[in-house]
Amino acid sequence: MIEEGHLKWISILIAVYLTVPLLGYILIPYLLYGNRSTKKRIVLYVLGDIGHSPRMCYHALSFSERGWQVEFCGYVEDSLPRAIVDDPNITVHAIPTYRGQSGSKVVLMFRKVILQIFAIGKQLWELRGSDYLLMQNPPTIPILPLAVFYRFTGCKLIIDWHNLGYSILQMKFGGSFWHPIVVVHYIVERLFAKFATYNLTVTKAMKDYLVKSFGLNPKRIAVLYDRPAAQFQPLSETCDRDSMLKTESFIKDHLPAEFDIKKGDKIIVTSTSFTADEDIGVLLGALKIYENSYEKFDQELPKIMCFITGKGPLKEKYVKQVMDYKWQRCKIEFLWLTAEDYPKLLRLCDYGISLHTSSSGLDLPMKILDMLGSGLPVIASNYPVLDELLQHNVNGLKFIDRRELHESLIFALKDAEIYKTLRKGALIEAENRWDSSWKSAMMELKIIQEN
Ligand SMILES: *[C@@H]1O[C@H](CO)[C@@H](O)[C@H](O)[C@H]1NC(C)=O
Ligand SMILES: *[C@H]1O[C@H](CO)[C@@H](O)[C@H](O)[C@H]1NC(C)=O
Repeated sequence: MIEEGHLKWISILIAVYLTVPLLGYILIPYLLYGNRSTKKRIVLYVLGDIGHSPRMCYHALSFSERGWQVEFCGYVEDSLPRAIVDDPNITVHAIPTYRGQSGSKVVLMFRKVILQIFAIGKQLWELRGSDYLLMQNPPTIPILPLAVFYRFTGCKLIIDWHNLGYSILQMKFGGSFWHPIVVVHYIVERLFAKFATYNLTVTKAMKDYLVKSFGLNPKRIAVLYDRPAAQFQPLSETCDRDSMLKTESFIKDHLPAEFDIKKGDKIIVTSTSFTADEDIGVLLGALKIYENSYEKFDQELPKIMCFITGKGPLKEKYVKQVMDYKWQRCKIEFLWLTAEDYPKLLRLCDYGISLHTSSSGLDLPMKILDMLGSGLPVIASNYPVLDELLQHNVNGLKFIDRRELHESLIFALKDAEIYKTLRKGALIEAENRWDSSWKSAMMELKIIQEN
């Protein structure tokens, strides 16, 4: 006989008995792990266009190759690189974009940040249970604070320092540190950076800066230099460059009549996003002086074919400048190439030109790497940290203004011996690839083990 009272207890027990597995196998895993699999999982976050974040793409591919499950979050504006789309271990999560409406700059910025917080919060919730979150900084706000709070789920945070967010903003606001937005940004960056588990920096100079100014622990910071990606390769010795120039569709129609590399004519290239920190005007100015030198002093100067690739806000202005001038010895073409054609163009050129100047003075331009990776010596606008990558008279030349760029061009284009020396330096640098430096930085931080 079961009494009334007992029956109640028995049903409670049965109910508890049934709920335990429900809790243990469904609810708790749901809350803690979401839909993760048994593989190691890393979330990559970039508040920028994934297609224009090569370094983050290399991270994604490197983790994937080691069998990690990679969740790649960012904006998808331009097309994604094929390698990322085709990789079964990488899932891309697009952050929705918001088109700005009318309103003051600060209000728009504020709105954007609020909307980003919701979008990122939702994504992070869906990806809960990840082992690592690797974020690119900058942009810092709002992703850095969110990423720090995300550590409560047991996820380790790696910050990859490409630059300092506040110094970029400072430049945007006319150089003043005391603009309220710059100050807020500085405080957020400095405060939350301390909560990262590990840090990566793009240069030694940046590491030193973080240690000194942000008080970070040097043992948990590894320098991971950007490296040219695998698609940037020097032209092999056996290739016939001359005939390639005449057949490759993306280049053959641009070369001027009677342009002949066998007679010493040269092709130079620069890529740019036409922003304020890259003054294409310096290059155009130098080429104008070159025209002048040709006319007045030296009829033997080689013809120059100059490609300027990329697009951006100031492009129209420079296109007009080029059209308004009567060029005799130089031809300048603006191109927008696919991710496949750009490396092919690079390896057919003689020299790369870099006009990049750094807002923090602590980062190195990716385009120099891609040029060196393609075996091109680089003529670069100088700033202190550039020494970590480019050495004057070894794998490139440096200049500070249009006159010096003009002199470098004459020096580099006329003298075959100089080219030989610099080319050798560039080829040595080209050997040094992303995979090996990635591996050693990740092992230094003990994120991956040797295998
Ligand atoms: C994806 O991960 C598996 C291991 O889970 C690995 O064997 C494979 O090489 C990875 N794929 C790519 C394209 O790296
Ligand atoms: C990044 O690493 C530091 C190392 O201590 C760690 O405390 C901080 O906590 C993260 N920040 C850095 C870079 O040091």
